[in-house]
Amino acid sequence: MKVKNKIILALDINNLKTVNKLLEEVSEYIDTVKIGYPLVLAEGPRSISVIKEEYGFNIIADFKVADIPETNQKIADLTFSAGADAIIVHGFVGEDSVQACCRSADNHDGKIFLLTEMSHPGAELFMQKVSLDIARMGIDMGIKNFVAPSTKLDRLEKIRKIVGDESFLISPGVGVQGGNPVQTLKYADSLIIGRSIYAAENPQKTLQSIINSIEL
Ligand code: BMQ
Repeated sequence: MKVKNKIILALDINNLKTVNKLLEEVSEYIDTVKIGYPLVLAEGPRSISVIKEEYGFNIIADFKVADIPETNQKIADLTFSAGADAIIVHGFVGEDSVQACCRSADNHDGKIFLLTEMSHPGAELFMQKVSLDIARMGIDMGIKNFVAPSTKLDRLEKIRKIVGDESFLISPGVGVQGGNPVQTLKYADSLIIGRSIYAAENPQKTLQSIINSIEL
């Protein structure tokens, strides 16, 4: 899975018709989408393969997997079998649970993204206390892909320092949650953006203007 573009579109939309209408407008500007619970619970896991076949995108399944190893492995196996190229996994559950997803990824030629710290204010209460350790654990495990928040640049910088320049770091929270695309790309390789694009009056123009702003 190679993400060429610096923008990963989050498809938190609960019907495929609306998703298709959006993708017809913006597909030429992106090569990777993130699909999570809203679309899969509304339209089923087949939405992953439907979108993949129609547009040829890389699909990151955002299931924030956080269970015991045996259940994690089943969730990851089903996610890769549904056509996802990568799955987002919570790190706070510990090495054995994350390892189960890594095994599944290896078996399916897929990837995992390790979620270190989240972008919403509530993450400061518990997650922030362990996120740097989660990043270190990921590196010790040989994980190469990470998720860290654009809304807290100091945290994003710290996490980048731990995971190093060799890792691929994607960052949500740009736009509606307050993160700035240009600042975020000082530390992250790609931005995850949802509502600023899909809820815009003109998603294509909005996406173009974000691309222009980061290419300046
Ligand atoms: P939006 O740009 O705020 O509309 O969407 C951000 C997307 O990233 C949503 O799909 C969130 O579920 C997801 N996300 C996040 O916002 N913060 C995180 O820390 C992790 C995450 O996955």
